[in-house]
Amino acid sequence: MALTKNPNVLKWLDEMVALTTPDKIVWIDGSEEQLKGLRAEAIATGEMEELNQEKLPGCLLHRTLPSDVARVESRTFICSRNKEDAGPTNNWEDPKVMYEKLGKLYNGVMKGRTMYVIPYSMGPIGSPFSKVGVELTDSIYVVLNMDIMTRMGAQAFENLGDTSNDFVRGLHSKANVDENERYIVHFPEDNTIWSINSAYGGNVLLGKKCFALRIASYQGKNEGWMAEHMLILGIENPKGEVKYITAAFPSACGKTNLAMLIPPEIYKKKGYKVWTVGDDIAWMRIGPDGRLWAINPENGFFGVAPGTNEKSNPNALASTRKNTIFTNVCHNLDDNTVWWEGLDKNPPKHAIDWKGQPWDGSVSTEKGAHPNSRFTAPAINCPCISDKFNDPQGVPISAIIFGGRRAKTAPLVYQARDWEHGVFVGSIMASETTAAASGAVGVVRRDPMAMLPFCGYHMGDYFQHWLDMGKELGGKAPKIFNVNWFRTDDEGHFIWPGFGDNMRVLMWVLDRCEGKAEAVETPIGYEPKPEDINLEGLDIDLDTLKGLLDVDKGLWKEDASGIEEFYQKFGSKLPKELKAELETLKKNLD
Ligand code: OXD
Ligand code: MN
Repeated sequence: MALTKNPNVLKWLDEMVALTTPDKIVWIDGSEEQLKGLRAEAIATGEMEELNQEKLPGCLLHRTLPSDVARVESRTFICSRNKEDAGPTNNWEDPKVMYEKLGKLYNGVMKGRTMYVIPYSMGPIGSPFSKVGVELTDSIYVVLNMDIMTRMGAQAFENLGDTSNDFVRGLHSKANVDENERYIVHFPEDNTIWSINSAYGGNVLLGKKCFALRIASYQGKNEGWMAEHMLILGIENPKGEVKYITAAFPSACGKTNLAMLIPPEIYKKKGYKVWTVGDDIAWMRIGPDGRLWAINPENGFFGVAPGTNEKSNPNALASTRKNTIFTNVCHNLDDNTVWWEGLDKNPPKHAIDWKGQPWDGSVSTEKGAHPNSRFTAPAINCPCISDKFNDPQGVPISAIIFGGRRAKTAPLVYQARDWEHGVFVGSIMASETTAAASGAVGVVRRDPMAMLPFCGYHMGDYFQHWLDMGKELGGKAPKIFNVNWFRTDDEGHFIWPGFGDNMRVLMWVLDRCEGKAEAVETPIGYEPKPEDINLEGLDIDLDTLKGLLDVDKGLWKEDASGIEEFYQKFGSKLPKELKAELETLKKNLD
């Protein structure tokens, strides 16, 4: 039975049913009874495996095809009516041409299959930030993951109401999982996402990157808010006051670890605490008080498993101990649990690897878990989840942090002089490739605000939107900072310990926001006085810290030419403010 009377939903559903011709339609109401049935069905068909219910209650294991284990940027499209609106950093096709091309692939694709109709809310039910989506899919794996990652079920339709047309239309079919016909396509002007021939999370959980970043960034530009690839965390001081920070990093820079940071002893014993609001996405609006407020639109964590352990991120690990779906990890057959590289030093001998092959960790030279294997874990499992996680008003943001992985150029931390300079700092975000990836080491990849793969429109317009938001926020705008945990010594070793000790840097950031710490002016912005970063209990002396804060003018001059070249991509859409900031940087370096 239909869960809504909304004619806009019903009309669209009719069209999609006519196109894909499923044998059966199941409306997902989100009830435990229904989900239980779906889990049992997925286990019976072998789509998912039930793990040890004593050690990992409610946990399931799933494997995708070896050719379908990651997001595919080359097959991700932004189909705006005008090519110019997608910009130089997105793949584009004319929407008419794309609908026709994909229409052929979707034609009859669900014959013999069931279509699940998933209503969901991104953001807490009833929050002014929240938005409704409906995903149609032929995959139970998608339904069960959407249940963890979003507020899924009948409530979302109640939020939408009986007449609104403001919902995101998502159509997914795994089809034959043919990588040559795989498409992840966004039609921002139609509030529509079409995904076909993949079953991997990032391509098929349409609430996440597709809606909450690509479509939402476009909506945010038009409606005056921001959808960002940012974690949100709160730091509570001994008086019980909590200040909130958002932070954007390209992948493989430890975003989930920072979001769930464990304070060092010196702060813990004084009574400081860290609370996680989100680990991947922030939706931000100007509140009635004129400040910037943020929610995490998601309801769970879709985290990378390898490297997650009791030391690197005990909170993330604890989050995965119940009601979690594991994808492409190693299956330990001895006790029917899971394992991945970097979990501990005891790889199972009697196991099945991520490709579904027998695997013996004591002899195998192959990996047991795929490097991009994932856990989908409910946010409420996280021991440090913020009590504001479900707050419809979100949390007020004091500071925005950008960061990347730079061996020598960027210092441990610096503060932008003002909002416009901060937008410049975000726009020049970059990471250097490491030996872990194929290709040359040390090549600089620009990834403005960590949004390059996720911005649903022209990045020049996106920079302009940031500048416009700053004008509206005026004196109430959060302060903007840049951090780099990855400076290395001459032997290539990291100098800064990272992980929990990053809190020492966050404390300076908050002190600056409250006008409690001083700063020194450098050619690139404000830096801490070395003695203002608390090093108590650390094996780092003041001279080493001075080294971490050093600004090498030669390297920065090289970087400035790199920025100039990168900026050329955006042509006349590059805001003049950013061009002026680049000129200021060059002048400061002379
Ligand atoms: C993610 C990503 O999965 O950024 O969060 O790729
Ligand atoms: Mn991400």
